[in-house]
Amino acid sequence: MFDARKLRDDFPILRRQIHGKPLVYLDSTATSQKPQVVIDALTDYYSRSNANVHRGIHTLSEEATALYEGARAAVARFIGAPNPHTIIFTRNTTESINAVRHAWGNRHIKAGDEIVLTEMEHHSNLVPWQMLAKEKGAVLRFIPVTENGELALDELPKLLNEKTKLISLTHMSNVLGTINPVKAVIQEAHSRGIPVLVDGAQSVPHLPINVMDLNCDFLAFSAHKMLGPTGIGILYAKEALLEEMDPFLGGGDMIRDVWLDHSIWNDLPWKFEAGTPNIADAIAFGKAIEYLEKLGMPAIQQHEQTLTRYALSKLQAIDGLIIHGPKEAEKRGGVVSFEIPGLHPHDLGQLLDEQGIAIRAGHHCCKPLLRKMSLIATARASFYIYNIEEEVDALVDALRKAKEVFSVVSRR
Ligand code: C6P
Repeated sequence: MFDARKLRDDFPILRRQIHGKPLVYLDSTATSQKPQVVIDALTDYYSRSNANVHRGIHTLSEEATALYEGARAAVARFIGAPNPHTIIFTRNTTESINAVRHAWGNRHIKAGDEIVLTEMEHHSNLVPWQMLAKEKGAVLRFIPVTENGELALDELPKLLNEKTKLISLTHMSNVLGTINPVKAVIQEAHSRGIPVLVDGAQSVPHLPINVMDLNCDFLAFSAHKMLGPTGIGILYAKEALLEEMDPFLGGGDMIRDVWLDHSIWNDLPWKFEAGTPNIADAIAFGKAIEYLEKLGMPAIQQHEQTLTRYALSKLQAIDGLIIHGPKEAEKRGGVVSFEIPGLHPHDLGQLLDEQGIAIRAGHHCCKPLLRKMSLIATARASFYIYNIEEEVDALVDALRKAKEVFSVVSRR
């Protein structure tokens, strides 16, 4: 049974006080907190099994290899990947997308080709494609975002033509919370033979995802947003794509054989994992996945939707407060961006911090989207498995207080 109140005990950081107040952590979209099992997995690994992987025949190396590859199998199971060797360990979502840019993009993108993105992309799913387009003389096109913070999908067919070589889009906006209909986009793209990369940084931690059902060609996400450690990310890709792609980093472990003048690549997935990998964090990520699996992703989604609905209704009741993104809770994940006109989001963030409440204030690495919305920054509260209604109440009280403080200051 999913019980947010009970599982909070598994997260030692939630016992912290900030400025003498209990921590209210509403910034899981930036990075999630970690349960004790994940923290323990790191110390256990370094205390008991630390050795390099795929190299030694001694017991510790074999143990480390089994744990590392076990984590890969857990990731594959979690996203319904057909085979663990379609899972590549990277550093984060950003590196996964950059890997596709280099390893796939170098071979497939030529002058005049087109890549379709959306206006709501995180810089991680925009800048790499800008770099590739500049290098190759390719063109970027964008699915527009509507007033309601959704993708204008009726524009998609008009953006696609025989020059379109890739669509790359976020599954969930880290600013607006919008859950995009990626399955419909993938179907439309595939009917024209166009592969699709899904940026799952915000969806894989929060929604049940099955790559076979979604039928995406690439999926990128980060462990640190789903209870795992920083420094470990995932690139999933269809096997045929991975097989034909060249490695983007050369070095140890990614080769089968080496001569002075050439090399032969290793099998999947190691062909894409040059050098000593991030063994400890991958293993701890495996524990995070087991933790999420025990709770069940449908229950997690349900909890976050209930909390988001509650937050939207409470925030809407604050005089003057503007909420960005879809009006309908069912179109959103647990991310709520808002502003109080006249009160800069950074000031708001600081005033909330004084109350022990952690939110994010800024452009959220989505400058083009904010520019389109005529904003420089927003305040953003985001929810995860351990957040409860009382924390939304604390946010709402603190926002009312911040409004009061600000009106006092501005009257002086
Ligand atoms: N968004 C946020 O506070 P990395 O940093 O590589 O783990 O994830 C990048 C990334 C890519 N796509 C989306 C949709 C994201 O939300 C993020 C990370 C964080 O919104 C940090 S800027």
